Amino acid sequence: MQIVYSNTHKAHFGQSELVDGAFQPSFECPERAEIILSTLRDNALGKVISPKDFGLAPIVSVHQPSYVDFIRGAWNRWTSEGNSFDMLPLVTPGRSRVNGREPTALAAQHGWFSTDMLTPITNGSWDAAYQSAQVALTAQKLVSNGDRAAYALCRPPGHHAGSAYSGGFCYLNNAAIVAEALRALGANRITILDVDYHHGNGTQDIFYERPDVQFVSLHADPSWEFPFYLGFADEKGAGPGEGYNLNYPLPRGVDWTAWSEPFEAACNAIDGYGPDFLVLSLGVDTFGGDPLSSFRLVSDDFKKIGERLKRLRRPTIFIQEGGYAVGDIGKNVFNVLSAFEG
Ligand code: SP5
Ligand code: ZN
Repeated sequence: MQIVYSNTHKAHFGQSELVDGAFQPSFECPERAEIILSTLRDNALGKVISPKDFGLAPIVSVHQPSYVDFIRGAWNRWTSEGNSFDMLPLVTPGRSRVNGREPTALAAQHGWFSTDMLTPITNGSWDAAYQSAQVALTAQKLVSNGDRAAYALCRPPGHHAGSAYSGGFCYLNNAAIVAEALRALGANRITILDVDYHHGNGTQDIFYERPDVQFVSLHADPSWEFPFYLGFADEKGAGPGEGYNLNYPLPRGVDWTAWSEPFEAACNAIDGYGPDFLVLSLGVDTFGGDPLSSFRLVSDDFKKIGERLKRLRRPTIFIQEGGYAVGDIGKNVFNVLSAFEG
């Protein structure tokens, strides 16, 4: 399968992620994408192509335009105020009786449009997030034009970003943007299957009231793991979307035996829905060696994921999400994709 990649991601590298009370360079680092790229190249998974430019329209069909304007313009506004460090939110709106209103001051906007201190805005953040979305859209176009599958080497990732918020290293929701683009081209039903270790809260939020995009996620239980507030089993969708949101929160220490059982249930639910396309939010932070994970998948288990996905027999767009064990991330991604092809 073809691999879509842009080197624009390299200029995005947060130096100010708040970890256990101290600032450190982000786990979500450029090496992640470079190691995936070189591993896929070395193993000849397929041709590596650059993204086309589909512009802002598919982005603002998912994201609130004022949020997009904020992310796009924040670094210039920040530096023109004399700053040079990474930009992080300093205040949040909180939960007042009256919900407040969208602010105009830079510092107030960042707290309004962000959910955490893991997701700094740096000089290259907008360009990287924009190109990451274009990478996803280019992979979508390959599959819309008849390829059975394509791999979008997205960085930064997307599944924690909602319509009007960043969070969890994510700015633009690449999987949601692809699903919406597929709908615009006439597909009736899309499934987004999210196998990242963390719940895809942004994706769930975007499609929660919609029956045309089924969201299925396996992840660490949000009662003790990031993103904490969303991803519980009783969140099943609302209104016309009721029944189209499926969460499988899992306990600490899950290995293949414990992971594959809900994964099989998830695959059966996807068969029942019968989507025209499958969008895979592919995080490999379920790996035992991952610094942000408590799960214990081993590299060979990622082959089993790919084999099972293949049996769903749907045109599939793979979107890179998390995975922070930089030494193994390339092999783990390759194992999913090559088993899917095999
Ligand atoms: C896309 C994605 O996978 N985003 C995940 C963001 C999760 N960040 C969790 C941060 C928790 C930090 N705890 C660090 C402990 C290191 N010993
Ligand atoms: Zn993750």
